[in-house]
Formats: sequence, C-alpha cells, structure tokens
Amino acid sequence: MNREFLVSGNNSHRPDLKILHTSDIHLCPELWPSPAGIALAALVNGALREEVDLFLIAGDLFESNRVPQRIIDVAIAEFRRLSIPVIILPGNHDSYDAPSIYRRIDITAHAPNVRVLTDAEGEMLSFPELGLILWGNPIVDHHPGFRPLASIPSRQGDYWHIALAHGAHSMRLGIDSSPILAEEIANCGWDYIALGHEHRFRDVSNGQVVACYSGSPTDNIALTEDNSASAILIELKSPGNVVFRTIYMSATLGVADQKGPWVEQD
Ligand SMILES: [Mn+2]
Repeated sequence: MNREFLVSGNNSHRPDLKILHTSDIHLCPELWPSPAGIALAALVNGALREEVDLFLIAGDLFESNRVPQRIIDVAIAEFRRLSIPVIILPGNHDSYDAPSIYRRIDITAHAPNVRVLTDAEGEMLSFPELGLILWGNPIVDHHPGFRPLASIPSRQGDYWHIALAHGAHSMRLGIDSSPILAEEIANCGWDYIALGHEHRFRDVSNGQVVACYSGSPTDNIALTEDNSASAILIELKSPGNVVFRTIYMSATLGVADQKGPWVEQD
C-alpha cells in the first residue's frame, strides 16, 4: 500500500542523507529510569548532534504491548525533541496485533513527526524532499509463515530506497519465526535494509544491498560483552553510495549528560 507517494520524475534526485538506525530498545517499566530509557534519550541526543535526517526504529521499541502509559509518554517526549521523521516498525515484542500498543495510543497524534508502519501487507512511505522511499512490513503474528521481506516491492524511480524489517536471518524457511533470507536481501536491490531482532550488531549485506542489524542500544539487552550496545549511522551519498558506521554506546550510558551519548569506533 502506498501512502503519501508522490513521484516527480523530472526532478527526482538523491540528496546526501544521514540516517540513524536503531532497534530493540525494549522500553519497559522495570527499574525506571531504565537502561532502555537512558538509551533512547542518548540516541535522540546523538541524532540532534549528528543532525541526521531520519530516525529509524526497526522493531521492539517497547518490551511488550502492555507497557503502561507513563512509559509511552516518555517515548513521545523523546520523539518530540526531534523535528525529523521518526519511523517505527512494530517487532515481535510490540507487534501490531489486536492488543497492540500502537492501536492503544496514536503516537503520531502526540508527536507529528512519528510514523508507525502498520499495514499488515507492508507499507510504503515517500519523502520527496529527502529523495527517499521507505518500506516495511510490521509483525502482526510472529511465526515461521511470516516473512518480513517477502513482499518488498521493486524500486520505483530515482530515489533512495530503504526498508525496515524485524526478524531472524535464516538459512532456510520453516525454522525461525519471521525469517529473513539472504537471497531476499540480495534480490530486492534496495539501498539499505535496517534490521532488528538480533541484539548485537551484524552486517548481513548481500549482493549489492547493504543490510545490518543495528544491535540493541540498551546495555542490559545487548547481552554480549561490555560496550557492545550499539546503533548505526548510515550516510547515503549521491549518486548511490551507502556508508555505515557502527555506533557503540558507552557501557555507562550516563555519559549522555557530558561528553555525548556514545563512543564512536570504526
Ligand atoms: Mn525481536
């Protein structure tokens, strides 16, 4: 389904863009202010400092569809600090099922820069001013028959094409829920696939297509060794180059108040 889709073929272009890709923040009510809440604030600080054009959340922003209103309010307050588009893809923890948090609260009504991808058939958004097309298929039911990238459309026009997907990078179908196959990445021909579900950064680029799991920015979720909580900064450079940097969040995210929210490494 296309929404806000405007093609201006005569003056289509791909401006340089800078994009923050995160996933698996897992905002939850426990131990509030939680590492997840601190991580989200740090990411917003970083997005402001880096002057990114777009903020992508590839699933599992919330730990569950049952988080209380006060936690949703915290997220809304953070998104309101940004003037750029914030794109949220429902993952398996915050799936777009009947009791979904995204049906309970209209985040866009409170933070107009936020878009939640909710079309169960996959949803396309167009940002003509950014020369950008976005697409993502939310998880409604996390099971082996749902394939997050299976219905990705063909490229349309001379725009940047970025997809969001939440699921398991799989060798073959029938094993994992919400499987994402290597050949689906390679064959789509899009510029970048922003992945979520794995909690540690992983580059799964295939063919000409750049695709990465951002890893969780939340230090008690990232689960691996110290300093592994991460996000990704993508730079799209005209006419068609995609460059990404892994951003490792500080192990003690409290530095957000001082030297900046994250520690950058190559
Ligand atoms: Mn997940």
